[in-house]
Amino acid sequence: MSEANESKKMIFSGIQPTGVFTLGNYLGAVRNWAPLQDEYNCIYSIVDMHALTVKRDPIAFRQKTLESYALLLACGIDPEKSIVFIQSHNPSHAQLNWILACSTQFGELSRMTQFKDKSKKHPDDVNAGLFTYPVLMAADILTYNADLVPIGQDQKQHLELARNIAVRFNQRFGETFVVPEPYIPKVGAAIKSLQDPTKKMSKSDDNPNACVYILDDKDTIIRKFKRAVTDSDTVVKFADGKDGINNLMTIYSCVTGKTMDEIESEFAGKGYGDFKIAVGESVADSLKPIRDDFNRLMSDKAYLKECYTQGAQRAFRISNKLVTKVSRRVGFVDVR
Ligand code: ATP
Ligand code: LTN
Repeated sequence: MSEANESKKMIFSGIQPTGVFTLGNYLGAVRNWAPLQDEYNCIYSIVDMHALTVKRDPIAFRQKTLESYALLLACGIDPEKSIVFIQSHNPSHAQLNWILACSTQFGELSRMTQFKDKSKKHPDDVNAGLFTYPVLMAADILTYNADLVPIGQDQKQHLELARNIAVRFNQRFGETFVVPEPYIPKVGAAIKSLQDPTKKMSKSDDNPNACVYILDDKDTIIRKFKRAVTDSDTVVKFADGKDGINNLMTIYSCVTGKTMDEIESEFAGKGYGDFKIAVGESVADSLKPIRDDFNRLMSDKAYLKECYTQGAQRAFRISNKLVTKVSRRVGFVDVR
C-alpha cells in the first residue's frame, strides 16, 4: 500500500516492544490484525516510545524492538498490504502528543488504571511519561484519523480517553479528528495469567510460568499449561468461580474455534489433566508457523530494515498532513 485508499476505513494499532508477545497479546490483539488487512487501510506500529516509560537497558531495548517488529511480520502482518513501522521513526507522534497534552486534564490522567498499576509496580520511577502515556496513545491514533482501533479489553479506558480528547479538540477548534471506535474481540480480549487467573497475562510479568510466549517451544508450552492454576473441582465447565478453567477454555476456544458447549462435551468424563494437555498441544501447534517465520526473518536484517524504513516514510506522509492541519488550527505560525 503506497498511500491510503480513501474508500477504505483506517485502522491503527500498536504493541510495546517490552518482550516476546504473550498468548494474551496474540489472542487479544495481534492475531486479529492480519485478517483486517484486505478490508481496511491498516497501520501497525511497534510503540517503542511507550515502552520507554519503564527503565530499559538500551542494548536490550534496541534488540527487543527489532524482534518485536519481526514478530509482527511473522504473525501475518504484510508490509505490502499494511504500513508497519517503529513509532520513534515518525516524529508526528511526539509533535501531536504535545498539542494534545495541552488539551488533556491532570484529573483524567490520574484516573487511568494502567497508570495506577504501573506506578505501584515501579514506585521508584513514577516518571512524567508514565503519567502522560495515554496522551501519546491518543496521538498515535488521531494522527492517522483512524476509524477503528483493534485492542484487548485492558486498553478500553485509554481508547475512551483518546475519544474524549478528539471530541474536545473538535469542539474547541472545529472538526479536525475522526473519533475512533475500539475493536475488541468477543472471545480472547482478556486472557488471564496461568498462575493467577484473576490477573491479566502480561509480557512484563516476573513469573515466566504465568505467560505463554508465542516463541516458546512445544514442551515449554505444554509444561506451562500442566502447571496452570485451576480449582479443586474436576469437571471441565465454564462457570462462575472457575477463573482458571474459564481462562483455559477461552484459550482453547480461540485456538480451535470450538464453542464452550462443544468443549464441555469433548472433555465430559475426563479430568483437568487431559484437558490441560489438549490446550497446550493445540496452542503449540497453532504457534509453530510463527516461530519458524520469526527465525527466518531475524536472519535477514537487511529486509527488516528496508521494511521499517519504508513503513516510517509512508506513515509520515499520512500523519504529517494532520499535524500541519492541527498546527494551523491551534494558531502556530505557518512556515511556508
Ligand atoms: P506490558 O506487560 O509490557 O505492559 P502487555 O503485555 O500488557 O505489555 P501491550 O504491548 O501493552 O502488552 O499490549 C498490546 C496489545 O495486547 C493491546 O491491544 C492489549 O490490549 C493486548 N493485550 C495485552 N495483554 C492482553 C491479555 N492478557 N489478553 C488480551 N489482550 C491483551
Ligand atoms: N497502550 C497500548 C499500546 C499502544 C496502542 C497505541 C494500542 C500504544 N499506542 C495505539 C492501540 C493504539 C498498550 O499498552 N497495550
